[in-house]
Formats: sequence, C-alpha cells, structure tokens
Amino acid sequence: MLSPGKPLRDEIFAVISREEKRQTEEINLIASENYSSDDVRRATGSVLAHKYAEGYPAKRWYGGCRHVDEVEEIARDLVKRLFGAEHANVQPHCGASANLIVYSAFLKPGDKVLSLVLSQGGHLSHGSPANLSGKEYQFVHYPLERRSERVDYAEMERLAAEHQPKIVLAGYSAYPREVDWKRVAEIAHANNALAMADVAHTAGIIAAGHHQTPFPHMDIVTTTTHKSLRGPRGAVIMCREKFAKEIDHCTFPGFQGGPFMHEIAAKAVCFNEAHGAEFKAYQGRVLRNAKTLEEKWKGFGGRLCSGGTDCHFILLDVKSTYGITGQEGVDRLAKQNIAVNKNAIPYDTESIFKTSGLRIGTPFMTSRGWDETRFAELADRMHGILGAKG
Ligand code: DSN
Repeated sequence: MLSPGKPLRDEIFAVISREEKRQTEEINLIASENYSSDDVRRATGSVLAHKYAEGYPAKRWYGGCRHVDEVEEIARDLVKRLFGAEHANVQPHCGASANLIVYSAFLKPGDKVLSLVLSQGGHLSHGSPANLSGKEYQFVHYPLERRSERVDYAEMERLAAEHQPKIVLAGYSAYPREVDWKRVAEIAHANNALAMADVAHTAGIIAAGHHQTPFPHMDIVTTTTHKSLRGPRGAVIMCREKFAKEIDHCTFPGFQGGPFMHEIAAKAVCFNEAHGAEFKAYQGRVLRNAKTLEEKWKGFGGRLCSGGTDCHFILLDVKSTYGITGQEGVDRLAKQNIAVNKNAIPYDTESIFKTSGLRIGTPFMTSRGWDETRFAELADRMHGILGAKG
C-alpha cells in the first residue's frame, strides 16, 4: 500500500479508470445495475454535495438552502408525475433504508408484515432474519405457487386473513413477472392492512408505462433510483397524501440526518430523462432483449423459473438445465468476462451460497446499445460456456 500523498491519490483515480474500463469492456448482466447518463453523474459530482439541508423545502434548519430547495421541489414533482403519486419523499439514501422508514412509520416492534421470502425472490429488507426488518418486526411469508412459480395470491389472501398483518408487501428482486397490484391492494385493504409496493427492480419499466404503476391501488411505494430507472444511487418513497406526514417525519428526523442534495439533484435529472420518449423506447428494448433471452433458452430446452419473463431479466435454473450450481455458472462466465449473479430459485435445494440459479438481466447492456441480435448471440455463447463438460 502506498503512503498517503500524491502517488496514492493518483492510484485512487487509476482504480476508478480501471473500473470505468471494466464497465465498458465486460459484459454486465447484473439485473440491478445500470449505466447512468453523463448528466446524472455530473449532478452526483456537483457542489450540492457540500450543502447541509436538514428538513424539507422552505422548512430547513440551516440557511443558504434556496437553491437546494428548488432542486428538491423539482425532483418531487417529476417523480410524482412519473408514478401517479400524491406525495413523494426523495431523501432516502437507499432502498433498504426506504423500506425501514416505511416500517418505522406504521409499525411497532413485533407487528406483523406479510411478504415474499428472500429465497423466492423477495429482498433482505422484506424480513430476512439477518436484516433489521426481520429482527424488529414479525414477517410472515406468502409463497410462490410451486408448479407455476408465480405469486400465490390465494395463499396471500388466506395468510392475510389468518395473521392480520399491518402491511402487505409486494414487489420483488428476483421475480420475473408483473405484479397484480389491484389484487394485492384488495387483499391488504380487506384485512385493514396497508398495501406497500417495493418496485426497485421494475421502476424504470413502470415509469416508461410498460408495466402498470402501483397507484392508485397501493398506499405506499418505495423504489431505488439506480436500477432500471438508470439514475444515481438512492431511493424514493411515494404515498397517498394522507400518509405524507408520517413518511416525511420518519425519514427526517426519524431515520436520516442531512439529505444528500447532490443525489437529489441527480434523481431530478434521472426523473426528467424518464419523462422522455427515448427513455420509453429504451425500456421497450430492455424488455425485448429479455424476451430474446427467454426465447433462446427455451430453444435450448433450458428451464426458466416461472416459465419466462415479463420484465428485465430471466431466472435460469442452471442446476436442472446444465447440472451445475449458480456459483459454478458465475465462475465459468466470469472467466469469459461476463458478469452475472447467482440466485436462489423457488424451492431451491442448494444453499444460498451456491444456489441453483442465475439471474440474467438486460438493463446495463441495453444502455450500452445492445439489441436483440447481440443478446441472441450472447445467449448462444453463454449456453456453450455453461453446458461445457467439466
Ligand atoms: N442488490 C439488489 C439486487 O441485486 O437485486 C437488491 O438490493
């Protein structure tokens, strides 16, 4: 390790350059990653990072907030219009925090939440025992239906009636199908529960109008901004107006201190881009490219969880398709400069550290200009790598 000083400073920037090169040369199929615009990154690296602004526009604790007030107002307004929300809080630093903020706003320790378990496509912050959500609150999990590997809404309904949760949570990290928001909201409301959506993965597809927005059915919607939405690292909470006060109060001062105004400016840039025709076309390409992967692996006789995809990735059962674990799949592809993540499949018999699946996503490479032909060629190549003997 170099001593602190100029050589080390140069090394830090050299590392960043190497990562930039990796991101432009390696094939990235990680479904939760994307390549943001120069404008998003310009806002992220702006002087707004220097500003403390605890509070909300026109109600700040510190002076000098007139410009950051403007940018937060713009971000809130743009994201509300994208999703059809009555209220938005653009301050949450990340998706896991956004979810914990919502829980803290409406639950007491020990209260029940109904969600999908992480190993079937949920998220750590949806009640994993390893996460604060699972330690602080009592999560009950509805299953995926075993044969179709789709959300079992009838079982969700039965469990909601039996457990009387305070929140019914839908929206997932590794579930390749569109969610029936109306059905989830009806189940929640019939049991006096709040209907909460976590659309971190599909936010861009929803913003472009290719999937239904959870509003007006769902009460509260969280999302990150850096996945399919192609913005900066960060998150947003949207809700009905009647929940705005609790959400804002639990975000600040309840959970966070000073908002990251540079990230909020970058969120505003991202939301503005998401209102444009090019973004809608981009999301259409993301979906078509994922369909191409589905069709190719169906042609190879491969097994796709839930039988295919409605979104930006496929979940490939590599155990039954190739007789290898997800970890082996990741390792084989990494040697060929293809980055992908192992993923549990529904009712997986492998450990979470090995898994039987690969989640193969299209947003990043679509941002880099890849079309259906490139994805079809890639699928042929990956099939050869994953199916190779030994
Ligand atoms: N790490 C994200 C994903 O890959 O889905 C979720 O936070």
